[in-house]
Amino acid sequence: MDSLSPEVVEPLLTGRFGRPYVYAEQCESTQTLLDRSGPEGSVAVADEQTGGRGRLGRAWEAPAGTSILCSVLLRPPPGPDLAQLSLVGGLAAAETVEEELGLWRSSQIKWPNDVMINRRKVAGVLAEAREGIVALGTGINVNQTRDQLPRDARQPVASLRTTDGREHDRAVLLADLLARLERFYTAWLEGGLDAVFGDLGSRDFLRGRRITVDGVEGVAEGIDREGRLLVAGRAIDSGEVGYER
Ligand code: BT5
Repeated sequence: MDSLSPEVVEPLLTGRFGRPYVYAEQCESTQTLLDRSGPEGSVAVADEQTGGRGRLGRAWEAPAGTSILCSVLLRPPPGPDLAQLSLVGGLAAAETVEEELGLWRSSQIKWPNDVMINRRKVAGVLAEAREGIVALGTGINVNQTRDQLPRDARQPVASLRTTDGREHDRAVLLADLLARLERFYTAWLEGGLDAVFGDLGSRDFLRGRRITVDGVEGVAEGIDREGRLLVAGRAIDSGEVGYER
């Protein structure tokens, strides 16, 4: 198994995200392992979570040593809707995944927090805010075999390995993810969602699909400049999307 220990990952870091770097072989969730009193860019990483979290009380499942499971501490200024940060995190994960696969522009963002490749979910992002401090969690399926991916998923899932048949170095991927997240987050801080809007629009998985969300049914029209999903003349802040495959 490749290692995500500090001795391996820290030399690969290129920016301020990832410092300090806290690693645990096993924890309940990196979202709670993260020290909320740390500086912006602090990171918690684990090889295994016993209570990995998705949104709305759901679980994130990954066998030990197969995935990237990380949480980053962000201290954004008050104001903008923090839900936008899950889109910012999604962009960083999307770029990381497709760069590694060598398939530029192949990954998409399924609003509000999924990263898709070949119509399969390969990563998920969870932004949890308390008192203005955000724990931005990212789970990327890296080296799971098909048998190791969750079966009860509500949509098809993939790992990098099931996509290209190769095993991938998680430490390199993690350092890349943190560098990209820092870049997207800084752009967002300076220019809001507008600053990353082009990237988002070109990766919008739902646009043009018939969906249901929040009791509304219709064809998704895209993501607006506040990060809301536009459907049937309404702008949806958050919710669970059902879509036609
Ligand atoms: C997410 O939630 O997609 C956000 C997942 C965030 C996970 C990271 S891991 C590091 C950090 N620490 C944590 O405790 N969490 C974050 P959601 O959209 O609610 O998706 C959850 C649903 O995806 C589950 O109900 C399953 O159906 C499915 N699922 C579970 N594990 C999966 C996996 N490894 N790959 C793809 N889908 C999965």
